[in-house]
Amino acid sequence: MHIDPDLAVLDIEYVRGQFPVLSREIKPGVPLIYLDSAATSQKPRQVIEAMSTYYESQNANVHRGIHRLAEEATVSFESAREKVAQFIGIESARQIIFTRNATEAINLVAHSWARANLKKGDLIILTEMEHHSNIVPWQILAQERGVRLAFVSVTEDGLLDLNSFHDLLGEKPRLVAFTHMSNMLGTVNPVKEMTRLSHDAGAVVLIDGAQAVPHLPVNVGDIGADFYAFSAHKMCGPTGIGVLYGREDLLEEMPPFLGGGDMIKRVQLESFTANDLPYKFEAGTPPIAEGVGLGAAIDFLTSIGMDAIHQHEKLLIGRMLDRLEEVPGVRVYGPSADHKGGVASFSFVDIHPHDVAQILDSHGIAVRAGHHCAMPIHEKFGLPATTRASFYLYNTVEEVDSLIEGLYKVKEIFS
Ligand code: 7TS
Repeated sequence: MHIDPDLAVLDIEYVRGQFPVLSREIKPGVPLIYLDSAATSQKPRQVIEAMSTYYESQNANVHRGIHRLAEEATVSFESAREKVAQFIGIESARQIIFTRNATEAINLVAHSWARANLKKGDLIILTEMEHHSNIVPWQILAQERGVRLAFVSVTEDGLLDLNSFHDLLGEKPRLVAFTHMSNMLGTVNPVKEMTRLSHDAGAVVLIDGAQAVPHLPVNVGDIGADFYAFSAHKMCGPTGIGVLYGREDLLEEMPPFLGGGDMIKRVQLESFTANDLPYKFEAGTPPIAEGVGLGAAIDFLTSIGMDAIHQHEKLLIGRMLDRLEEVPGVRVYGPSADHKGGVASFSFVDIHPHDVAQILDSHGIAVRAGHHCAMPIHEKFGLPATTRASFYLYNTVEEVDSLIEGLYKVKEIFS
């Protein structure tokens, strides 16, 4: 099957041509079909080249040297911060803090904001569809401080149960933290409405945007969240750098996260004065080349267009869900394509998800099997594990069809 050119929303040949790894064969004559972008995305040559150019011609530490290279490295790194702010609809780059990844961004809030602001008995609302990164930091806090955790339930269709959300808001939570898009169900949550309702209930809002920023046009300013976290490596950028957006007044009031160089203005033997935002939260040498790579990733995604990327993935997930229906014995989790990003988790009644992934791998098809760091939602559906295919801008309708053919081969082997 070929993409109907009337439906195609991006120039897939051009896009694929930018990703060197996509020309790889897994074994002779078996091309790579990469359907694991929810774990990490592939990297376009623009990102790889920006990072090697940085190392070849500009490498220096930032914010401290007055020599030419140090100045250039600082400008390159700080311009990435400006690009991030612009990409997510935030005016001031002072509100963009670089972390190691989304996980560290959430931990920063749990460590600095929550420890300074929450006390025993205070309520934090999470949801049952969270990644472990947005559960465990709060569990640690609950163990340490005696704050209470409550979870918005998920319906059989994989949507948040908004009645349960309303009920919990009635208990006056101090913090509401939820994912923008689930990495297991693919559900895209109504984050703007949820933020408004949480604010009306007097809560601070943290959104885990790890699966959303790479795939949807996201305007954090418009959503109105107080904190928003994501990782570069899922959006065509490198590993080792993530982002925390924070509301300026909250960030100003929060104590530092880690201590060391760069996060201070002045240090005496007995005390220190914290640096201005955003450096107050960035102790030690930051991920400089990674920042440059993230800036290049944003330029690349912007040149393709986030709307086009989103539409393309809608096309792929629509095709995938339609075709999965044909395969006997398969159950798919999560909502219909209308409420879903490019993620499909599924299981066969009688075949282990790891076996499915292994057979697909022998046909060059890379999918993930397991609990995808979202054990509670698997447990909710009575599952130890699922097989998950996840899409990005470089995937094609033909690849979706190859996956379906692969599933028929799996069935053959196990019948
Ligand atoms: N939040 C969500 C919704 C995620 O999907 C992930 C990573 C994270 C947070 C954590 O991101 P990190 O960059 O800090 O690790 N999700 C996955 C996944 O689905 N498979 O591998 C990683």
